[in-house]
Amino acid sequence: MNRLIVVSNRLPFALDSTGEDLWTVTPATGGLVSAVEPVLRERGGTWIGWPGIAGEIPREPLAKATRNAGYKVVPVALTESERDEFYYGYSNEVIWPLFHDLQNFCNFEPAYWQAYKDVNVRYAEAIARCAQPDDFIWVHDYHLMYVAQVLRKLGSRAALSFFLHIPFPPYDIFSKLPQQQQLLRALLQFDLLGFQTRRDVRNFVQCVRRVRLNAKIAPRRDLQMIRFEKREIRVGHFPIGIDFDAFENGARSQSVAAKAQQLRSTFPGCQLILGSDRLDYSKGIPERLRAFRTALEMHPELRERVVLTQIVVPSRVQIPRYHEFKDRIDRLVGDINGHFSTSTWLPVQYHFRALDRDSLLAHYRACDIAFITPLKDGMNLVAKEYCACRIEQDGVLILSQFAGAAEQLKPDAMLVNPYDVEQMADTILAAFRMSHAERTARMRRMRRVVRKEDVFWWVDSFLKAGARFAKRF
Ligand code: GDG
Repeated sequence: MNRLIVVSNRLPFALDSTGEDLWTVTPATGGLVSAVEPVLRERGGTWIGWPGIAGEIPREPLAKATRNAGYKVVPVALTESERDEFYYGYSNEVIWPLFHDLQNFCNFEPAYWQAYKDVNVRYAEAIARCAQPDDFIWVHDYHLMYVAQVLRKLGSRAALSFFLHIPFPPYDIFSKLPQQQQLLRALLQFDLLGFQTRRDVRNFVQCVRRVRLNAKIAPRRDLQMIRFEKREIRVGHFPIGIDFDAFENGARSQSVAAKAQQLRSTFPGCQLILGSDRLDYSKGIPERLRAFRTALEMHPELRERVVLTQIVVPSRVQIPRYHEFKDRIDRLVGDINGHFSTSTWLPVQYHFRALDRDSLLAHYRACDIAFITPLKDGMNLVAKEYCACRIEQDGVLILSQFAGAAEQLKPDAMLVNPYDVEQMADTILAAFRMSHAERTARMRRMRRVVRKEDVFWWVDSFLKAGARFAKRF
């Protein structure tokens, strides 16, 4: 197997300053890292990315903290203004909301585009410095869609692959993007483009068709082929998975079992419902809280019989919109608890912080129902992690029909429209009432899918698809 070079905006390690010449290095959280880290740890290679601080990167602390990572870590530095315009700006105020169909949240500030291109040049140069001819170069996610364009300009003929972790929007939404032509052209400089779901592939191909790039599309059963500027680009869907065994074994451990038991005994006679998300408006947290409130209003049998545990992991808190969004969640939680709580029952348990791994797994194990309702999501790993940790083979998954995971889990998850608060409220009741036999039958089937199509299966199928074209070089 060729050497693997993973390139993503963030490294799996976050560097932080705690005073003059004092640094901490902590593992970064988030879906991309959860999925890709175990793979590099297992097979080795190189990870190129930004450690999360603006300005010069102190080499020593990062090198020391990553010495035993199992792979080489190559940091890319960003200045403060690059962080603001490339990361907070183009990536998170333009592409992120637009690709989640939330165009009203976009800030199409023209200056952001130049910063996006400039920083993509920085990453491309880092790749060019590290890569050898036979390496498998795998670029990840929406921050780095312009990298292949730069590498081709630098004369690279290397095989370049790209995976998009977030959804790709339909043409009607994509066409709002001022740089639609440039971005699609840049993406078509890769040799392999991977998306999470069939829906994303369909949307991408539709955009290539409608934006009129003079590209020819040859539909195929597995990988679609696009001819563009005398090159052939393969496009396919590769639903990302999780390290199933690691979650299952973790959930079985004594420390997790004890924590789960403790959680359960804190709420006797109640079914526990779990929500767990990064702080992000795409995750549908306010809609979920409103649905929970509606469920308590419409279905009194749920009162004092259910508890919603909502974990919100702080993320992008420097962006004002995220700040306002947190205030909104705080108010909704306060409102529900103020309205319904009794002397012995608090309906919403709310944690605004990242939990350590054991506590997260204990929540997966202890909660009877997972309530995962993003407005749109590339995949949503929390849904899969929940299934992997249900070692007693029970538990109900209520899942947004707009999460990528719904494509794989739809026969057995209870699918909901996250914009339909009343339907979600009714679904909470149906989940609450679901018999043990039905819960078990559904969870068994979901666990089978999540186990079979795990993160190593995902990487293998992507690398296999890549190997087919890499041979030509
Ligand atoms: C992007 C796409 C796609 C959550 N709470 C805690 C914690 N987490 C971990 C979970 C999970 C990860 O964060 C979140 O992953 P998601 O997939 O749900 O969401 P994004 O971060 O938005 O990821 C997404 C993913 O990329 C992969 O392609 O599925 O659609 O948006 O792994 O376990 N981790 C810790 N404490 C917590 O409290 N330690």
